[in-house]
Amino acid sequence: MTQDLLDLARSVGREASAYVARTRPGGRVDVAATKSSPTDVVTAIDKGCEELIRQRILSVRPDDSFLGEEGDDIIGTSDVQWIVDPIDGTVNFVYGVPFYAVSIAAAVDGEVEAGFVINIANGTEFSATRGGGSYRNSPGKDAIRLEAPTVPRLDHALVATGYHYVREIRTKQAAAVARMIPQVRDVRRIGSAALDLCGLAAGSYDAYVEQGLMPWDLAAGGLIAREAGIVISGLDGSPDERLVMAAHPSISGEFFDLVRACGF
Ligand code: LIP
Repeated sequence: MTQDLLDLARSVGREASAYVARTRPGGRVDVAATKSSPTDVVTAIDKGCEELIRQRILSVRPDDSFLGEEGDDIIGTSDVQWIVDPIDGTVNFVYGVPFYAVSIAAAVDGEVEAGFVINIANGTEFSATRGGGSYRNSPGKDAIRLEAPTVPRLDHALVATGYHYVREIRTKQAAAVARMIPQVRDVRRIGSAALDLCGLAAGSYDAYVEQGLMPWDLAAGGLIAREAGIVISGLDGSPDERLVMAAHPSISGEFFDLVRACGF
């Protein structure tokens, strides 16, 4: 069943990615509305992409639940819930920064069992099943199994992070990052949590910290990172909107202490 869920996520994710790539105009994308703040934008393409994903998945599995960033939640009767971000990295999408992704996860009885993330800008895919490992598929290359590399020293760690759309929260987060940056190699702010977590799995970063993630930002990328050997935690041990912190086990204890010490 888990493989069937991943196969469906991959098939629909690829179609959704092709829809977004085909529909995106040149230059900047028009903003249809804003949400939590004037800079938390949504486009008509976000909405169209989520509707496509919802229709395709529920046409195959009509009894499942569906939780999407842009639309009305659907409470089904099966034990499967689909957790979907149609375009994670929306601001990047609007501006044309090539880091924005379709993120689709399937949870069974509340546990994420399958996850699929595709970078719409370059077609690179990441996928995982719980207990089945994580994989990256780059266009024209063979799939490779992902195993996050060990990190020799915390002060040599490359840390990915992100900031909240609400200015006051973002200001506090920036202050915490300013306290962290002298104690690590450097920081990267790519603008897509799903791709940040996939990057952690692929060894593009050594650690990750962010506050304000929603379930659809975290579900698929979190499974992909975990299945590559990454430890993910939060304020009380489990990642949620309050805090997500993740790192390779070789530095996770030190890094989590640093996150707390820097005031996240
Ligand atoms: C984005 C996240 C990113 C975060 C942004 C935003 P969206 O999700 O993926 O990590 O820093 O503020 O929340 O809004 O593009 O789906």
